[in-house]
Parts: sequence; C-alpha cells; structure tokens
Amino acid sequence: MLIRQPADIPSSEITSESNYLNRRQFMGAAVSLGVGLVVPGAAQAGLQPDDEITPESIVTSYNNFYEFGTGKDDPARYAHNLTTDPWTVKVSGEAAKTGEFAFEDIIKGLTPEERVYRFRCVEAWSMVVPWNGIELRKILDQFEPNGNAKYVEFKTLVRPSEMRGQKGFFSNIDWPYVEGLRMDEAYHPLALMVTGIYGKELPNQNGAPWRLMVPWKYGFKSIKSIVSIRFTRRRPRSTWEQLAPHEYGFYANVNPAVSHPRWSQATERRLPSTLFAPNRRPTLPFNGYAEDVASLYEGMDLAKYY
Ligand SMILES: Nc1nc2c(c(=O)[nH]1)N[C@H]1C(S)=C(S)[C@@H](COP(=O)(O)O)O[C@H]1N2
Ligand SMILES: [Mo]
Repeated sequence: MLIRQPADIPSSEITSESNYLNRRQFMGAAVSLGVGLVVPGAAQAGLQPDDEITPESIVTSYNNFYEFGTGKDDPARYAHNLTTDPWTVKVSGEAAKTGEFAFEDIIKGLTPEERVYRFRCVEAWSMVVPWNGIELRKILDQFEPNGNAKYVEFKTLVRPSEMRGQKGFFSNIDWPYVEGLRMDEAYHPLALMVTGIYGKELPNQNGAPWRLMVPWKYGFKSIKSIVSIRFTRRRPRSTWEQLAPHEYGFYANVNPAVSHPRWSQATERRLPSTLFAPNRRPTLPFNGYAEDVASLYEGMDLAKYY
C-alpha cells in the first residue's frame, strides 16, 4: 500500500498489502512473538529499584494531547474520533529516499520491542510505561539521510474535523504541533518510535498510530500521531519553544537543577499521586538515563541549552 513509490526504492522493499499484516494483526503478532510485559534486560537496567509500572488505566486516561483539548481527560474522551487507518507519512529534506509512504510500509519487517521507560512531563508528574516500539534510528535509516541532515523534524496531523482542539479554542498553538531532535539524539538507541503500549495497539489518546518516545527529555518532545518527517540542516523551532521560549527550550533534557520559571523541577509526582499520597520523588538528571546519554551534551551549558 505504498502511496507513491520513489524511484530509488528497490522493489524488494515494496510489499503489497496482500502479503502483509494489517495493523491490528501486526501488533498481535508482536505480542505472540513474545513481546509481552516481560522487561528485557537492557531496558530493565535503566529502571530504578522503586520504579513500578504505572497502571494502564492511568496512562490511557491522564494525557496531554492538545489537539483534543487542554484537559487531562479530553484526549481519552475525544480521540476515538480520529481515523488512523489509512495513515500517510511524508518524508522530505536531506535524504535519498523521500516521498509519501503508507505507515504500514515504513514499519514493515521491523518488529516492535518492549521498552519500559520512565516518562517525565515538564509539569512535574511522571509515569513508568511499557512502550512497544522500534528504535527511531532503524526507522530513519530507511530513508538514507545524507551528511547535510543535522536535525530531524516531526509534525503531527492537522485535521480539525476530527481534532476539536485545532478548531481554535486553544488558538495559541499554530498547528501542526512540531518537534525535532538533533540527528545524534535521534540515532541514540534509547530513542523509540512507539506503536503500542502494554503489549497492545497504541490508543489514539497516546498518539496512534505512532509517536516518539525520548525518555531522557520532557514529555513534550515525544510528539504524537506523526505525519511528517523532515531531515534538515537547520534546527527546527518546536511548538512549545515557539509559544514560550523562556520556559521551554529545544533540548528539554530532564534536569532537576534547572527550574521552570514558574516551578521547580527538583522533584516529581509519580502517578498515581494523590493529596494524601503524593508519591513525590527526586527528579534525576536526564530522567535517570545520564549514563547512556550525557555524552551527547558534553561541553554544553545545560542551563543555557535547556
Ligand atoms: N501532537 C502532540 N504531541 C504531544 C502533545 C500534544 O499536545 N500534541 N503533548 C506532549 C506532552 S506535554 C506530553 S507530557 C506527552 C503526553 O503523552 P501521554 O499522553 O501518552 O502520556 O505527549 C506529548 N506529545
Ligand atoms: Mo508534558
């Protein structure tokens, strides 16, 4: 179901829909292949001893997805209206293979693995989620980015007919939602393109059919429902950076030492968090993944590049 076949994709990489699983079968196949809720060694190594997997009911009902409204319960209430099949992704910029691709064709042959990551929102709440996804570098490699590609930019779908938040009641945002990574960040093995959670298909409110997951950065970097991937020489300006550059930087690495101008980032509320059991804990540099990712930022002033 390739929408447009760029001339330079070998025919061996093109599979017709008939000999290919549909999306539901695809996720089911991943589960039956053993991608269940077992934490693989490498991902487990990144967990803290007191990390517990957050209940699925919280992860699928307490969301940020402003395309559906600004309330935490708006995405779960309204995102079921979103049509995610068919889903087309435009790939452009500094790469050999550009064009419009069906989502299925991009992920074809790439088996999702389970990664249990902590997930820390800039609003100072956090969760521990079993994500199912494909290393971002494996996705990007297929398009053969060239030496000019210093950054990769992602965009979310614009479809006001199905995304009520795009109809202007939250008019500050200039849709589409945009995010980006430096190429070396995007090629870090922890960066994941997520296609499922808890061994199931990704719910719409969590960014179906696929969304980014960059566990050492604040949650707003992990853009949902992606329809555009662009390789570029120049640093993209991401949505929250455009809205409030003093509050939200491009890097957005989790950093307890750099406060948000309106609140401290030194601690976080691990969900479930209530008034009487806030479940507050110290925030870790790079969300606890410093050993893996700190070298990406060697020599950079992290207070300046927040
Ligand atoms: N397109 C889009 N992506 C988005 C957002 C959004 O509003 N729109 N919110 C971000 C923020 S602030 C967070 S914390 C996470 C929330 O992901 P979750 O709802 O799956 O927990 O999605 C991020 N990705
Ligand atoms: Mo967030």
